[in-house]
Amino acid sequence: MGMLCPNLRHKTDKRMLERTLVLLKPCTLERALAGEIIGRFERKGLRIAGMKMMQLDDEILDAHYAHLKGKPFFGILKASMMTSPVVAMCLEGVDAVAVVRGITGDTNGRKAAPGTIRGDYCMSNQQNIVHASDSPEAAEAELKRFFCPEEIFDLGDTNLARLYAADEV
Ligand code: IDP
Ligand code: MG
Repeated sequence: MGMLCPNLRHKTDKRMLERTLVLLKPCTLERALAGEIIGRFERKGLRIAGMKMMQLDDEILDAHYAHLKGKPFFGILKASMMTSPVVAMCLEGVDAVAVVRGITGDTNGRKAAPGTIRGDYCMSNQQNIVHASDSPEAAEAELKRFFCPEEIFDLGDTNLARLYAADEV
């Protein structure tokens, strides 16, 4: 079948699958936690519709963190996002944006609830393991920023009946 645009609903429209962007930050790769974090999303039942490694640069980070321009930590935040490559992921599921934000936890790892990724894996307000889109609108824009259309795959129906009830998708 043809490619889906990031975050557009599946063609039948019965399936309300949503897509969201996750970045495994450089700190996560440097601490060799990538597999563990990817596994958490997989075990939850989120489908991986796209995944790749990328070296981020000033240009993409200026766009990605435009809402933080002018903050005192903006420079060190950008620098910390360029120390190693990141893993960019497109995760898919019903209400995927909110579900992934919930799994991710509060920005500050010291305040994030135990059981969340940030609550379980970090002590920092900045070196906080993952980025996750904060709204469907942000997810659509961020997926376009980090992925070409052909890098996001139509996963079809194969496992949906194991992940959801018939009236959920
Ligand atoms: P979020 O990642 O939980 O959505 P945002 O407010 O969008 O949080 O901030 C983006 C990223 O900027 C955070 O994940 C964190 O790495 C960094 N950041 C946010 N606030 C602070 C701060 O007060 N000090 C240092 N870094 C921060
Ligand atoms: Mg954010």
